[in-house]
Amino acid sequence: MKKFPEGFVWGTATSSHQIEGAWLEGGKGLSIWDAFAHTPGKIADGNTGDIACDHYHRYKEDIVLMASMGLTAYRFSIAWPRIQPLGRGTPNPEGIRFYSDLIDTLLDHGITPWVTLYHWDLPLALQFELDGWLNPETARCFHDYAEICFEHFGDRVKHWITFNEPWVVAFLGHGMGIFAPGRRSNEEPYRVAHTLLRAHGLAADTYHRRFQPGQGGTIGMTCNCDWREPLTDSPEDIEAAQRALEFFLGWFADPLYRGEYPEVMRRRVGERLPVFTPDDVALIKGSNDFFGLNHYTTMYASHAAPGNEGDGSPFDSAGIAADQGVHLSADPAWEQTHMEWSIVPWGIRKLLAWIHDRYGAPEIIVTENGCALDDRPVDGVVHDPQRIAFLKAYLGECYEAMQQGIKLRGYFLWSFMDNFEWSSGFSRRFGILYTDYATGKRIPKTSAEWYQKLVRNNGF
Ligand code: PNW
Repeated sequence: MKKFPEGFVWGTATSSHQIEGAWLEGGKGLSIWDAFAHTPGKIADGNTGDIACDHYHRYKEDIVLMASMGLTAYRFSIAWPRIQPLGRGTPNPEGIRFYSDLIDTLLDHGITPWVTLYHWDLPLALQFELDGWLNPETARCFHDYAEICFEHFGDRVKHWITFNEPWVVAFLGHGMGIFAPGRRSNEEPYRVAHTLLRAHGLAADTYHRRFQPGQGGTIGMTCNCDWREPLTDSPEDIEAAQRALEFFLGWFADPLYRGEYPEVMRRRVGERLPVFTPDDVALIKGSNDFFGLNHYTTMYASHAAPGNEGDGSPFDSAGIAADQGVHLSADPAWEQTHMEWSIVPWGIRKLLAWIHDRYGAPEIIVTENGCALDDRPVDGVVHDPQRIAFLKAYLGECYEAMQQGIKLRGYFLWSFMDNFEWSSGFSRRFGILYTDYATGKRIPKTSAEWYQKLVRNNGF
């Protein structure tokens, strides 16, 4: 039996655009993901998040389900365009009421809310009027929105996450163009990342100075990172793997913990990499109360000679990725999930150790981990033994990391239920509840029972 320490946080995670639906209700404005999903060709199965899991109307029954599964923490995100339909100005009372009721219902059921302020659904008006995250002004707008949330919800919310996966916003949204707002550039991602970091710094500063003393919560950013393992023992490949991690995670975590971008990025990206002012550093460095980490997979890294830039997939070395000069590959022996992400449990242990060493042993929360499988109900039951095996293996490695002194404090499984998986639409299922999109019915998978037991026993 792997027994986790007393007080270890167990939860599941979701995000607003992926589950809420009700895209034109409750005074909500449009988001860049509404517009992106409605653009022909952007979503694999042609679906949109207009209705998604209809959680906006079903949140009460979803929370009852959550409580019946014995879950005690829940990570969700607030849709900025529900709070400020145009991204700026007076808050929309219906939006405030929706999240206030959601939070109250969670607390009534003994579930602690962990709130993400930005999980990619930027108010569309800010994209039109300001060019979104390309404009430093958007950091100000985010700060004001965050302040509204602290004011209205901070009496009950004690765990704040400013941004979910800035790497995805910058790299997939402005480099590869496969996520909203769908831009392709090898320069914009660096400007976008810079604005996101400043926005985080502004919001965290306001929280720390004006809200934390009275409300007593904590605030941090969630970064995603896959592990990069050197393909061979050659110094070139070892360096390539380290470089890949610095471009992936160091891009955001170095400014947060060390006050500057990694040296290797400054050298390779040159003029395209913005520079922090002393005022920026004062706001950003040391602003993370905890280290939020989303982790899904691992790849081998080898040195990519210029001219050998690969096929342009986001995980190879073309376009924006060429700056890293890293070639990525998978071991054909590795099993893969329905995302074609390799299942490599030891990757999470190595990544946790890397974070521990590089950033001075911060408290870490795994804010997402999980897998997509081609789940189907058979006679009304969804058997997903592969997900249980995945969770056992990844959590086993987390447990090992903790034995080595790594300060892992919590784990959120992605996801509570199958939902709108961005550019894959509804074709990829990450939930421990199966969502029948035709009827809206939720069916607990066998992994849900397994996770319930784990939470009850605080181990497995
Ligand atoms: C994360 N990648 O997204 C998000 O936080 C979730 O909203 C999402 O549903 C989940 O992981 C599963 O995809 C990612 O291509 C999307 O490396 C893409 C990548 C990583 C994370």
